[in-house]
Amino acid sequence: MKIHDFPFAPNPRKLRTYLGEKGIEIPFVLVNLVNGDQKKPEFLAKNPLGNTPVLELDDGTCLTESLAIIEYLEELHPDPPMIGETPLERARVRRLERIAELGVVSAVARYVHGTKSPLPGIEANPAVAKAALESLAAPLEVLDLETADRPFIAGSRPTIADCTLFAGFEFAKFAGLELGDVAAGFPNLKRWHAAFSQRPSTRVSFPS
Ligand SMILES: N[C@@H](CCC(=O)N[C@@H](CS)C(=O)NCC(=O)O)C(=O)O
Repeated sequence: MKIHDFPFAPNPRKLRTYLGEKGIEIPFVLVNLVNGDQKKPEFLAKNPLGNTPVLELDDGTCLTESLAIIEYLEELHPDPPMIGETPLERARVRRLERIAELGVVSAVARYVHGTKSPLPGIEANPAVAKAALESLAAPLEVLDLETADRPFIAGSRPTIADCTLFAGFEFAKFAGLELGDVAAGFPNLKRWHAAFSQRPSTRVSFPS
């Protein structure tokens, strides 16, 4: 297996954090998004949508969509469980992960690209950035309240909800945005982010 990715982009970052928490080692192949590698024919043959990450299996099969890749790896490596152990736990983890992805990471991406996109060919759009910033308060408030009495987003141990939200917090920094300081501030998420940032799973380095 190998993973084609760009380690500082949020969906690859989410997957890398997940791999780190699980202790799964898979080699990485750099797709330099800033240079436009994702639009080259050899990469489009692996993912016609031209985005990362892509998990390439040993027989050449390519899996795309970060959450689908994570769910596949979770089935191959169930321990430690990162999507809960019972149907109710799994529903709770998935609920929080979806709020993190659809409410936070998507809005952060619109904010970053609307402010000053690191990718070529995307024009800044202040109106999009402003709307994205305003939309962040509600999901962050839900996650902040959920995290008031626990060390991780979904409970007493890390789950995919932490991996996704962490990727959003880190990507926001590209545009100088600290998510814990949005709106009136989110003290529980600030505490969570400071603690989660210390975990070895969150360290990234460029692949060679
Ligand atoms: N829903 C996809 C989104 C993948 C995606 O948009 N990846 C971004 C990096 S976070 C990318 O590679 N963008 C390159 C481009 O759109 O040109 C997933 O979860 O994997």
